[in-house]
Parts: sequence; C-alpha cells; structure tokens
Amino acid sequence: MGEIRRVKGCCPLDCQDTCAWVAEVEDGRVVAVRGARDHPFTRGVLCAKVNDYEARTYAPDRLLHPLRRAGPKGSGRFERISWDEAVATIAARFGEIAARHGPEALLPHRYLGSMGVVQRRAPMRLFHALGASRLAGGICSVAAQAVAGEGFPLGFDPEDMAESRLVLLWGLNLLTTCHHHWHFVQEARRRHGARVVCLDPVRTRTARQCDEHVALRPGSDAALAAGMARVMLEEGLADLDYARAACADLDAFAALVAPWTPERTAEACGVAAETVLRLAREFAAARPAVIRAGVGPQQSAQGEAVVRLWHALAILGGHWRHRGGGVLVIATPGLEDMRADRADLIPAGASPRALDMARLGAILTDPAPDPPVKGLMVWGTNPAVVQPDAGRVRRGLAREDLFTVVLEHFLTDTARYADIVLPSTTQLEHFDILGAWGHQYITVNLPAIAPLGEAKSHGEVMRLLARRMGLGHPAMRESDEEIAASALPPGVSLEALREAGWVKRHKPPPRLEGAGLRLVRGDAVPLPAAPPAAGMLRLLTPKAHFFLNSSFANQPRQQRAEGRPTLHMAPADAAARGLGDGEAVRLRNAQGAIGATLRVSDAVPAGVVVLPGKWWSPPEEEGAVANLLCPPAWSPGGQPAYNDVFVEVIGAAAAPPAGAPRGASP
Ligand SMILES: Nc1nc2c(c(=O)[nH]1)N[C@H]1C(S)=C(S)[C@@H](COP(=O)(O)OP(=O)(O)OC[C@H]3O[C@@H](n4cnc5c(=O)[nH]c(N)nc54)[C@H](O)[C@@H]3O)O[C@H]1N2
Ligand SMILES: Nc1nc2c(c(=O)[nH]1)N[C@H]1C(S)=C(S)[C@@H](COP(=O)(O)OP(=O)(O)OC[C@H]3O[C@@H](n4cnc5c(=O)[nH]c(N)nc54)[C@H](O)[C@@H]3O)O[C@H]1N2
Ligand code: SF4
Ligand SMILES: [Mo]
Repeated sequence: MGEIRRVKGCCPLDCQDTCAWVAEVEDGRVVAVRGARDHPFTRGVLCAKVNDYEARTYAPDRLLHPLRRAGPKGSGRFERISWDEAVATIAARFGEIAARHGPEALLPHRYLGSMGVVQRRAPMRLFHALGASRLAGGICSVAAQAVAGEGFPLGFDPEDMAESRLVLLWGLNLLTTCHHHWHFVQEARRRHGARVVCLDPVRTRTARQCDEHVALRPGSDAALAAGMARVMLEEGLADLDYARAACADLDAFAALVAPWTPERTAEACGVAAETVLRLAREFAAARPAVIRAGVGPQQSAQGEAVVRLWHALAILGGHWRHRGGGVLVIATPGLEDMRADRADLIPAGASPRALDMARLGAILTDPAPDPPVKGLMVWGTNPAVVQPDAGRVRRGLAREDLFTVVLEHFLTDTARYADIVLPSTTQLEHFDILGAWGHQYITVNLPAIAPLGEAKSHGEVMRLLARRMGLGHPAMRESDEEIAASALPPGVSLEALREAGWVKRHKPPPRLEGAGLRLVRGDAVPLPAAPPAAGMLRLLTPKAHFFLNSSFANQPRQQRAEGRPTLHMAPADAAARGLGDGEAVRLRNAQGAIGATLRVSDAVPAGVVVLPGKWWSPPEEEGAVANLLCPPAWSPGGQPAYNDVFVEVIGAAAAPPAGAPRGASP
C-alpha cells in the first residue's frame, strides 16, 4: 500500500453548507473524501450525497473527451472528436453567428453546478469580450434576492443561531438540505432551551426532529405571518420603537394585517386559531427568535410577499437587536466573485441586452427575441430538467438552427441536445475557491489529482477558445489561480487561503434602524392559488435527500438510496381515486404528463402531492421530470413558481398508452 497524501479541498455544489474536505490520495488515485474535522461548520462530516464524491470523478459514464453530435438533437448519439476540432468548430460557429446576427445572438447560460469562482465564472469572459447577451435573473431564491434589493437583509452569521431562544424552520428541510446548520440549532436548545418549530406542509425528516410541526397549507405562509403580526400588534407585544426606527410604513402595515384575525388566519392556513395565537406570543417573547427560512415557500408567484412578511415579523419582534435574531435565508462571506466575470470586457459603447435565465424556454422559442439566440453555451446547470416549462426548453434546445455547446461531467438531458459537448474536470482535478450562501467562510480547493482523460477546467476552456477566436485581452490569458484571486476581498490572500484551507469573514449583523423599509407593496397578503379544476392536487417538488438538484440522479449509489420517483399522497386523496400504495400512477396537466410510484402517506396533507427530486429522462426510459408539468409562471421579481403546480393523478393502467403527451422531447 502506498502512502496516503491528504489534499485540502471543498465541496463545489450548490448547497448552503459549502463543506471543507480532505481528499485522500493513494498511488495517484483519490480513495476517499472526508469532511474537514477542524472546520467549524463542516465538523468532520460530509452529507449522504457527497461522502463518496470520488465515485463521481471515476464514474464509468463520466465524459472524458469532447463529443460532436451524430444523431438528432436529444437522441444522445455523439462521436468523439479532438479538443482541437472542438475548439475550432465552436470558434468558427460563434464567429459566424456574431458576424451574421450580431453578438447578442450568442447567450451564455450557467448556474451553480459548481459554485467555484473559476468553474462558474471564467467562461463569462468570452461572452463579455464578444458583446454577447448578458444573463440576468436566477432559478433559486430569486424572491429573497428581489426583497433584498428593497433593502431587507438576507441573513446573518448562522453560527449565531446558537444564541436564539426560538427557531422557526420555515419551509426548510434542514436535515436534508443543509444538515450542518442543525448543530447550531441544537446548540440553541442546549444553551438556552430554545424551542424549534417547523412550518412545512409536509412532515419532513426535519419536522420529525422539531418540538412542534405546524403543517400549514402550501402558499398560506403570507397569511400565517399576517395573522401572527396582527396578534403581536393587538396584544401590545411588538417592539414598536424598533419597528418605527426601521420602517417607513408601520401604520399601513398595521392596517394591512388588521383583517387577519386568528380565526380567519386559521382557516386560510389549515391550522388551529390557538396555534396562530400561541406562535405569535412565543415569537414576540423570545429574545431573540430567528426565522430560518428555505426556498420552498419562495418558489411561488407570491414569493416576494412571503419574504417581506417574514421580515415584517422579525422587525416587529425587534429580533435584529440581538445576536442570533432576525431572518436568515442566505449568509455569505462576501467573496467578490462577480469581478471574475470581467463585465468590463464588454466592448466600449456596447450595451448588450440582459435575458432572464429562468425563461430559457421562452427565449429559445417563439416569439424569439430580436436577434434570436443562435449560439448557446451551457455550464453548471441542467435546464432541460430544472427550468420551469421544461417541455418548452426542450423544444427550444431541439431547434436545428441553434448551435449549442454544453460543458459537463455527464451526458445529462441537456447535454443530449448539444452540438458539441466538452468534458469538465471535477472538483478533485482543478484549483478553485468558493464563497458560500449558507455561512461566512471562503474555502480553497486544491487539485488532488491531474485531470482524467481529456477533461479541462473552465479556465482552460476559456483560454483555448479566446486564443482561437483572437480575443487578445490579458484577462483571457489569466491562469485559474489568477482568475480565482481576482474575486478575493481585501485582506484575504491566496497564500493564506492555501495554507489555512479557509478563512472566516466576520460580518457584523445588519442594522436596520433608519433604513426606511417599506413593508407594504401591492397585494401583500396573498392566499394560496386555487386548483384550476375540481380534483386537481397541488404538486410540491422539494429536494431529494440523496440528490443535489439533478446532480447524482445518474449515480448508482445515490439512485439506489433514493429509490424510484415516488409520489406521496394523503390516504383520503388516494382512497377518493381508488389508488393503492405501490401502484404506478400518472400525473398530468395541460403542460404534460409523467409517471411515478404512489406512496400513500399521512406525512402530506390532503389536497397536496409531493414528488421529491429532479430526475433524468434519458430517451430509452421515461423519467419523472416534474418540470414538464410546471407552467411558465414567475413572481413579479422573476422567481420561478415551481410549487404553484396542479396535477390530476390517475392509475397508470387507466392512462393512455405510450405516445401520450410527455413534455416535448422530439
Ligand atoms: N439533499 C439535497 N440538499 C440540497 C439540495 C438538493 O437538491 N438535495 N439543493 C440545494 C439547493 S439548490 C437549495 S436552494 C437548498 C434548498 O433547501 P430547502 O429550502 O430546504 O429546500 P426545498 O426542499 O426546496 O424546500 C423546503 C421545504 O419547503 C416546503 N414547502 C413547499 N412549499 C411550501 C409552502 O408553500 N410553505 C411552506 N412553509 N413550506 C413549503 C417543502 O415541503 C420542503 O420541505 O437545498 C440545497 N441542498
Ligand atoms: N420543480 C422544481 N424545480 C426546481 C427546483 C425545485 O425545488 N423544484 N429547485 C430550483 C433550484 S432551488 C435550483 S438551485 C435549480 C438547480 O438547478 P441546476 O443548477 O441546473 O442544478 P443541477 O440539476 O444539479 O445541475 C447542475 C449541473 O452542473 C453540472 N456540474 C457540476 N459541477 C460541474 C463542473 O465543475 N463543471 C461543469 N461543466 N458542470 C458541472 C452537474 O453535472 C449538473 O448537470 O433548480 C430549480 N428547479
Ligand atoms: S452538498 Fe452540502 S452538505 Fe453535502 S458535502 Fe456539499 S456542501 Fe456539504
Ligand atoms: Mo437552489
């Protein structure tokens, strides 16, 4: 046995926890990745998805060479080509498109598949230098970001949750999606006897570990918050000095929530009036309380209203005055990673249009923007699965006149539509640095091994393409380390990071006094959307325990652990439809139809069905791509409404045979 070499790194995935890890290398091969023991957040453990990350790197179906399409788009038929040919083809096609239709006919489309500065940002330099269409919007917590734009903070240091006296886990399945936060929740229990309440329509893994589970109706969060606020105001429990110092429209807010009596709130939310009263009183009495909120309730056309009402509650309670109090949706260490995109490379005088990434289906199909998008490069996201109206995204990707390049680890549903697929390195094979969206550490990732096959980092892809396209700015020649370093905030050096593995950036909690915040905007207390037809059920599509969005859904260990695509339904709804546990069912609506296996369960309320996970749909089998059922709907701020979906559920035997509508795969 060779000696074990230990290499500092971190998990690249789009998760609140950004764990620091140690890769163990023996004879040139990574044999294990382990959570860094001395990292205050990781505390020695990774999660059930990632604790064998090396299996992703060495997966037999990993992409290790450039590919060119050799069959219809979507079919997954490709032939191997050299890097030289791939780069020459992309440079020629992108060049032609820019010359013929203008550079705005080129569109980068990326998300957080890897949160690394290099992997996420480097290819943007090409598009900026060309004057391509810019990318705007997002597909995750857009509602919270939109409300942050109004001046409300996104959160505070989650380690301070240990000082909370009451923790409301509001639409957050913490033990599945960010389990490292649980330590600080438990600390609050140990130190202060804090109570932990889960507000979620579903009795999740997290709900089962809390002191109380409030199973409110999906989409009724704004009503519950309004009802709680009214109790606080009526009973004189609100910290009015603080609320007046922070807000410009407290009286208007009081008028807005005045009709939300406990009885009316209870009816809207499907909980007892007594629960509304008690929650409000406890929330007002705690010094402090935290609303630790997730994305589930945001992913609705009413997302911003919900976020604003969370803030209203925290402000009324005066919770921001104390360490560990307030609203916590997102925490960051303030890495300045936008800088690594180099928007300053946009040619002088040009002002390229910005297209909302969450509307890719609409952008690629009729009526197309002018000029239409003719050249697309996708990295770090799987839009054929994760975007709303995924059927339309697939129709767009299938366009013969669209030239698509996808940078990937695997032949995902999206990569199957590419003209050229480029193999990316995994986190064990490249240098990168990461910020975070759930804590305040910046973390370094050192390469543990050389790239496998012909995989390349996204910095290298950028450099190769820039050279071939004649883009000569020095920024196009920067090394991966230089690209990463360009995002570091003052006072943090790459050397220090390499040495320590991570640095914490302590940021003081936000101060809202004098902020002049406005709590009331438009229809501020929306009610749950109503089903479009009798008998339709609301479909929630939360995160799967063993997948990270659609990542890992192709890996055997995670697949086995997650099982088959499963639709959870309340016993009364199953009985009303004559459906039994374990039965094959079909979900359908005007958008499309998919199949799943039924699980009859009292963990979900009547009227609601739950299909966890984002599943692949390779051509040879029908996958449960839930977003084929998701209509094109967004909040005013651009939040995709993934959870405002209604479906009919029938036994698969009663369903029309194959060939029936299933999204729009050609
Ligand atoms: N295992 C795992 N971990 C992940 C991910 C993953 O895919 N798998 N994804 C990562 C990403 S990208 C993100 S954004 C985070 C998300 O982390 P979370 O916010 O925890 O994720 P979700 O599962 O989307 O939503 C949380 C809960 O919201 C509930 N919910 C749905 N609608 C409503 C509603 O109207 N009101 C209320 N109160 N609750 C509602 C759902 O039942 C669900 O339990 O997790 C990250 N971590
Ligand atoms: N119905 C429904 N839809 C949803 C959600 C939901 O809860 N319900 N959640 C939404 C949310 S919160 C989010 S954040 C999005 C997530 O959507 P995405 O960001 O698209 O997440 P993934 O599906 O994991 O796709 C990431 C892709 O990046 C690839 N990748 C990872 N690392 C690298 C790398 O280093 N290089 C390259 N080239 N590729 C890499 C992975 O292989 C994977 O295919 O989905 C959204 N869509
Ligand atoms: S997915 Fe999240 S919890 Fe799992 S290892 Fe990565 S950062 Fe940690
Ligand atoms: Mo997300």
